[in-house]
Amino acid sequence: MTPQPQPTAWRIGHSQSVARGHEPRQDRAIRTRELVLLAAARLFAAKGFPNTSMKDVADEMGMTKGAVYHHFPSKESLAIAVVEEHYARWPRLLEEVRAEGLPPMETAFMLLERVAEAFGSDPLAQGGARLQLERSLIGAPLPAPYVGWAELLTTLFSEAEAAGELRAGVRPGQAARAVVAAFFGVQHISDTLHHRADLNERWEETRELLQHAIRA
Ligand code: LUB
Repeated sequence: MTPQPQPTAWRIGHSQSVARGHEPRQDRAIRTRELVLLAAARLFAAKGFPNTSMKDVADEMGMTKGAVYHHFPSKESLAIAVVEEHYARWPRLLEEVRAEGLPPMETAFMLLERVAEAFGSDPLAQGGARLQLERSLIGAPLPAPYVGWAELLTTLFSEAEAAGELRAGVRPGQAARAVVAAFFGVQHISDTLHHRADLNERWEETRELLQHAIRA
């Protein structure tokens, strides 16, 4: 299969550009678009991309199919938007956690604790994750998975290294890639076996082990 072009992994706050309009009519359109995204994310998470139709999304919202097509020209464009919105949340969440003024290592793992909570409850995260698993079934280039997180955590672990918090010999990128792989695996196993009901506990025990491995 020819490799799909990998668009930018994350588009930070792209929905904010949509939210820039000040007309009530535009506000209503923005709100409806966000509700369509949420309904689609729920259905993608529950049934998967192949088994979800634009009519299912319309029915989920009590709207006509035409109203959904007004915002998204295809199911593929809807899937891309769900994954983009899924990724757009994390840099915003990082800024919230950074505001708590914790040291870099604690910031990284506090962020991932909040991300684990989001994967347990947020349809956008759950729908985005399932779409990434089904990316070969979606005839459109989704944002690249995992790389955004690896970049973000490399930045945080570089700050941790500068603060003397990273174990000697551990490279920031190495630590970031290991943590991304561990988090992905933990949330995937928890989802497969328990619909993520035990994700917070499973991530907590994994985090404990990871911090022993990478912390100075
Ligand atoms: C993260 C998932 C689930 C990576 O970045 C991603 O695409 C991810 C879904 O695709 O875990 C680890 C934070």
